[in-house]
Amino acid sequence: MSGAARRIVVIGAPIDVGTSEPGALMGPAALRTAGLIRSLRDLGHDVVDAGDVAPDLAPEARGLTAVAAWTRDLAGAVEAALGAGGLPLVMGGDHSLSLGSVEGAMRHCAAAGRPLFVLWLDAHADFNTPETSPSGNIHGMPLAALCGEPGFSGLFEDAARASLDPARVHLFGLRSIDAGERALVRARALGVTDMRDIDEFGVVAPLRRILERVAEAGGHLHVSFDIDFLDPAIAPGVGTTVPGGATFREAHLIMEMLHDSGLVRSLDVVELNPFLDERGRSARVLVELVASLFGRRILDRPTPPIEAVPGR
Ligand code: B3U
Ligand code: MN
Ligand code: MN
Repeated sequence: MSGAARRIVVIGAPIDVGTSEPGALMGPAALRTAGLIRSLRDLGHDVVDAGDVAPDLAPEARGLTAVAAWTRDLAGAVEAALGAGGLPLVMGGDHSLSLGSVEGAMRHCAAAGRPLFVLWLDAHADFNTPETSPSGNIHGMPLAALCGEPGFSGLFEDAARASLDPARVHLFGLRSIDAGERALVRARALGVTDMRDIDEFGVVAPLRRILERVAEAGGHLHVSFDIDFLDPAIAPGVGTTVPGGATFREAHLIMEMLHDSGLVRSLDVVELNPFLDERGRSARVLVELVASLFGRRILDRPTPPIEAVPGR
């Protein structure tokens, strides 16, 4: 992606059945209103707005039944976008949409013989199962389901699907985890850069290590960006705010590094809740950050190697 124009397929996923806080289904409309499509076109990309996915669902459908329909339709849309050489950008919608987007990326990668890596920018681990979850909300469970934990039967069309490899999942920005999911995250050996790590080491060193690993493996990097990764002071429009999140500058730098790596091949932007936002602030911040991930920069230069940092 570095420097080059991409075909970006924007897919709306107005889903909020995975959360108990209504409003995330307005996320795609708010991101369009905040200028997401225009800002990507201004960067020279070929942007297709594929509209919103609308699974055929009874209005009263809830829980795993409803999420299974979204998963099926989103996985199909993401797999098709990747198959046509596009970069799918799925905008939510609550984080259960990643069941579909990651599943679609997994199918594409399996066919292409390319390992899939997932970078999960989030305050939470989203590794609960129906058994460990204190809330029962499915947006706190997508990674566990994708990685093949029990309790999700009927969720995926293909019951015999290969699971996502937890060793290729990296949680970044973690600062809220439930007891049961903490045990699972440890047992399954997910990569973790929590806020304590970020406070001690900054974002650059841990992210460089992740990107080097993906590059060495010739991998596909899927980035799943939960807006609660950001500090609520800059992005209040989210159902589950957790204090102590990433600053605008940290997030911006992460986006610039992701762009410069050229490794990102699919992206989710999730959990924006416009009903809880303050005059569109959070939607605007997200549009700014996504623009950085797709190449907007202050000066026309890539991230300098560490030896070249002025003053060293
Ligand atoms: N871990 C809690 C809280 C939560 C997870 N993801 C979000 N909130 N957005 C749960 O409900 O599973
Ligand atoms: Mn999440
Ligand atoms: Mn979260």
